[in-house]
Amino acid sequence: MIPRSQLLIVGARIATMADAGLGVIEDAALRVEAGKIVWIGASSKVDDRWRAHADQLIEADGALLTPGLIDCHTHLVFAGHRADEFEARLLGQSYAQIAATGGGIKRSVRDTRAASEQALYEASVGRARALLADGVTTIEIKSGYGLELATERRMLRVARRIGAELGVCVRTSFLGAHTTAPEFAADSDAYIDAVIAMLAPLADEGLIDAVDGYGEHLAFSPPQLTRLFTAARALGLPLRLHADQLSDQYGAALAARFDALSADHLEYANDEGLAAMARAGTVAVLLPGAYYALKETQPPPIARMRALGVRMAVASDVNPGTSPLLSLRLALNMACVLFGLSPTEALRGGTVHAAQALGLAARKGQLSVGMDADLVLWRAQTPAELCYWIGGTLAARVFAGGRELQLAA
Ligand code: DI6
Ligand code: FE
Repeated sequence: MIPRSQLLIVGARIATMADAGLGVIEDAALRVEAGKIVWIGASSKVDDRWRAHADQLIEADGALLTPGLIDCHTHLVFAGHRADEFEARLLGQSYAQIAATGGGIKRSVRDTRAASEQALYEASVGRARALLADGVTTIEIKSGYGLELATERRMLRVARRIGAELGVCVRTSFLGAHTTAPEFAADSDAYIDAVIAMLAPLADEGLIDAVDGYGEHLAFSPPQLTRLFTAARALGLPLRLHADQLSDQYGAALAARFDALSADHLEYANDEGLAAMARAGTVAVLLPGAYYALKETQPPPIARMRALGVRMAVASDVNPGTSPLLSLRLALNMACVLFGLSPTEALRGGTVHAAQALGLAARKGQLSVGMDADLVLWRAQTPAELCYWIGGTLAARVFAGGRELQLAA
């Protein structure tokens, strides 16, 4: 019997991202059934009858085909923007000074609390579309601009709706522990209790794929995060952490101790923490957009991560304060130029390792039989080009679960 394909792509240079490198197969073909990859091999092996029985047939003419990119760290649901803070920073004010005078995260909290669910969706969906237009098919989206149950819930519902309406995979992280809610003034311990109390209701509504926290002198201490993580783990929720971005808070070690999926930022992470991450399999998520926008000068310890065998992912960190960056591909470029990753490392960081950071490695991030048919056909011939071009529209056609996405103009 001749199999019927949802999609058949022939004549592509396929970077499967399998094994340790790019897994390039020249002049290759890929066949999709019911949203999954069912066959990959040489174009010469494609039976003519397969072509006749394909709902969609694409002759790639040597173009590059990769897994859909995975943006494993974003805060893209929020209302308003903070361009005025960007201007103030250019005039010399620091992120911490702006935060201390009512700006920063708290500013976005005010704007987001005031927005209806529909307004929040409309403000946010265009940012998701921008990511997709540049080759992303899976997006992690955090809450954290509500800091009270109703708005945190609204953010997470909007994140789910973005995934449903755009037809892509969205994974949510509950970031109630982003900063202390204004109602709690300086009593951050009491606020952590309030965050812990939000876990069960939001998890019961199916709104939490992982629990995140912001470990920083501006935010929460290791003992406070330990309390949060203990409560989250008791509910069976996976963990991740904003760790050691602006100072060494022993975040890497804390994340590893709780077998967190990822520890993110890590500019100031220490060696013991990195070694613990390697042992625990906790992925290091690198966020060069925030490093760039804040004009930070200490890059994360990439050489130590390599030496210790810590897996590195790269993400956009889309957020209104420190990383108004709407292209994962640009984040990959920055990871190369600013942090010294090779294009191969950066691309693995936006595919395989990003999938691991989301607990999705069995389904996404590589092209092999049985994996989701999340695919990008690029206006490029080699994988390194995806990290090399700065800007532009390189993604020619994007597929999520075998279905072609209508890309934003
Ligand atoms: N992720 C965050 O959560 C904070 N920095 C970062 O990289 C700040 C977000 C904000 O200023 O709104
Ligand atoms: Fe972040």
